[in-house]
Amino acid sequence: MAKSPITDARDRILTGLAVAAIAIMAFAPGRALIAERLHLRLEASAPAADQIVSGVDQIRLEFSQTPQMTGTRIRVLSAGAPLDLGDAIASEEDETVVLLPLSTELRDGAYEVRWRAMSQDGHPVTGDFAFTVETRAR
Ligand SMILES: [Cu+2]
Repeated sequence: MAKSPITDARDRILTGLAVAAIAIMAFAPGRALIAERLHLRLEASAPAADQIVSGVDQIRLEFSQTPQMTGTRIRVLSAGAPLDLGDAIASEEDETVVLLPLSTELRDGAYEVRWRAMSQDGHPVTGDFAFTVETRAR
């Protein structure tokens, strides 16, 4: 029995979709690697991860590229609760650095920094680390 023109066209579309899907899957790992390289990474921070500091007047994050400030934020949590510290700002000296100035001193204790930074390609990257304030630490 001959196929109707409609069935034939549908078969060709389905075959085309299957070929496209295979092609996308074949390229996906390479594309993911390229995207990974386009995204920023945290290069350094102050305080550093797991550091014990005697005092801190700002959180400083240095990235591998200049983050877009829209969509970039730094939060500091104490015992799981975010502190009300305002907005992160771009450093005037180094455009890859984002700062969160602390207007009030952090009391002794354990803190968690949760950051979110917007890569130049528009994809956000997130991370977190902990530090401890110990006034008598040297
Ligand atoms: Cu991306």
